[in-house]
Amino acid sequence: MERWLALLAALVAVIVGMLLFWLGGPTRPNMEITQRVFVVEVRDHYFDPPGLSVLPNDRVVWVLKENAQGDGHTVTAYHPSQDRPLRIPAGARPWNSGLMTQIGQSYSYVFALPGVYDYFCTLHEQQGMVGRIIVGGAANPSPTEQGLPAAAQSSIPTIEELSGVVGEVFNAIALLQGIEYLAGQSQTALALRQLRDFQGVFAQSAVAAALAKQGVREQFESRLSVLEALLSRGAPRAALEQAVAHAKALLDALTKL
Ligand SMILES: [Cu+2]
Repeated sequence: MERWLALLAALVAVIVGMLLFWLGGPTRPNMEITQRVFVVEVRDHYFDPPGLSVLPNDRVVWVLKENAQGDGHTVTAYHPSQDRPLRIPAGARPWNSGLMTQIGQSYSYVFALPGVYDYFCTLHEQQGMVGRIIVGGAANPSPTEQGLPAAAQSSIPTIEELSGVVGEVFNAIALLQGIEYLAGQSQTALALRQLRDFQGVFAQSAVAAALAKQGVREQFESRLSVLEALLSRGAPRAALEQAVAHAKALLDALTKL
C-alpha cells in the first residue's frame, strides 16, 4: 500500500510540474536583450574613450564635455559622403553629428552591422581627434592606421588593443558614463539595469583582473555599490556624477599604465 501511495505521489508531482511548466511558459517575462548605452565624451581635442568594442544593437552616445575655444567638435564617420575614404563597413549608414557647440549636447548612433568603424572630428582630425568602434568582434581583414593623418595614426586604438583588456577598460568607462547619461535623462531604471548587468559580469572580466593586479578591485566594487545605492534612492545628479567619477578614476589609471 505504501508503494502505491509513493507512486501516486510521484505521478501527481510530475503532472503538477508539467502543468506549472506549461502555465509558466507564456507568462514568463520576455528575456529581451537590453540595449546597452555607451557614452563617449567629446573633449578638447580627443574622444574619451577613443575606442570601444560593442555588439550589434548597442547604442553609442557622444556627449560634448569641453569646448574651450568655442569652435566646437563633430563626430563624423569616415565615408566618401564626408570627403574621406571609407573606413566603416560597406553598406553601413554613415553619420555626422554636425557642429556640436553646447556643453551637454549629444549625438547618438545605433550600430547595426558588424565591422570596424573609424570616425573623426572634422575640425581637429589633423590633431589626432579620431575614434574607432569595433562591432561584433574583430574584423577580417583588419583595417590599419594607414591613410589617417599622422597624429591620428598614433591616437587611434589598434584592433588588438580594442580586442583585449584595453578595450574592456574603455568599454567599462563608456558604460559608466552611459549610466550617468541615462540617469541624467531620468531613465533611472535603465541606468540601474545597466549597472547591475555590468556588476553581474564584472567578476569574471579582464577589468576585474587588471584592477586586482593594482590592488584596487575591492575599492572599485565598493564604488559601484555606492553608485547603485545612490541610483536606487534617486539621489541628485551631482552625487551620481561624483560616484561615477570616483569609479572611473580607477579605470582611467589602468589606461595610463
Ligand atoms: Cu574637434
